[in-house]
Amino acid sequence: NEDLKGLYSALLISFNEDGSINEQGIREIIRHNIDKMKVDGLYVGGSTGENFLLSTDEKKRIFEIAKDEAKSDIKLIAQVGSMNVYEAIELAKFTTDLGYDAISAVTPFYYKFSFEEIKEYYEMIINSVDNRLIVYSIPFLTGVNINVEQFGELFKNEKIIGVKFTAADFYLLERVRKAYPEHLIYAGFDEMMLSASVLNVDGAIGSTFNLNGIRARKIVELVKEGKIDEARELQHITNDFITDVLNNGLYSTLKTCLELQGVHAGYSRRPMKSASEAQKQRAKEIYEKYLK
Ligand code: NAY
Repeated sequence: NEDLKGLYSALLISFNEDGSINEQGIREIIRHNIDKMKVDGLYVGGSTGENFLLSTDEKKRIFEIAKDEAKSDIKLIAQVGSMNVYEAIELAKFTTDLGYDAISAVTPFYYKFSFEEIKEYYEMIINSVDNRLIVYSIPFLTGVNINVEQFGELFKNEKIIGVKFTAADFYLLERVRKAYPEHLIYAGFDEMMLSASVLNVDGAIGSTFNLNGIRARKIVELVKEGKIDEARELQHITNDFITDVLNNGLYSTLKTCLELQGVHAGYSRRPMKSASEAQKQRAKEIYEKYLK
């Protein structure tokens, strides 16, 4: 699974004002990630893609557009997870047929599922396709925590090859790294990439790489070279940027910064708010301060 290592942008999705998908805008965001941010891959259909606000047909269309634009130039991971496991299976089949390099699925949320139920959910999805699956663990949004032994239970299925670890629990991250050296771990919080890199994760998947991808890669490289002081300096700058972005509205600010570079990143999907005039003005300042 070495081929899947690296830096992935969690793909932002461009919407029109009425909430419909803006295909041209999505293509431009993908091109920007490939040509300018030089990412190794894209994570399509994640939180950053406002995926949980979309219909099955819209999700499929986005998966098609991403594959059509990116071809086989970079790696593509499809986040297919859903509260509706039958939708997840349908999307797993759909994206596998399209040629996605791997699928990923968020832990089922809202209801308090037992681990046994969560495990069955993953088995149902991955056993329906000839592909590889990356568990998407994001406890702060789902309320679902998976412990070291439970990761081991999931990894018993050899098609479940890793985890996207979007949590600040570095004790758990270290335990998982030690216990499963052959499995892929992706860091999911861009603001903690330095610490995750020190723990030798295999890659990172992030929303801010849509804009800060070059700097983010540099942090990973510096850690590999043992230049921790330099890496820390870059993480400081990165986190000044991320803090300002988070304070101004995450996805809408990233989209406005893309617009300032001529990439039609468009609106967000309701109930997600798009940037107000004041937020756009602030985004412009952020863009000029950190990205120009
Ligand atoms: C996703 O599915 O898009 C991700 O989880 C990517 C990881 C991002 N998490 C969320 C919830 O957006 O890049 C992070 C995050 O935006 C960033 O670290 C700022 O907090």
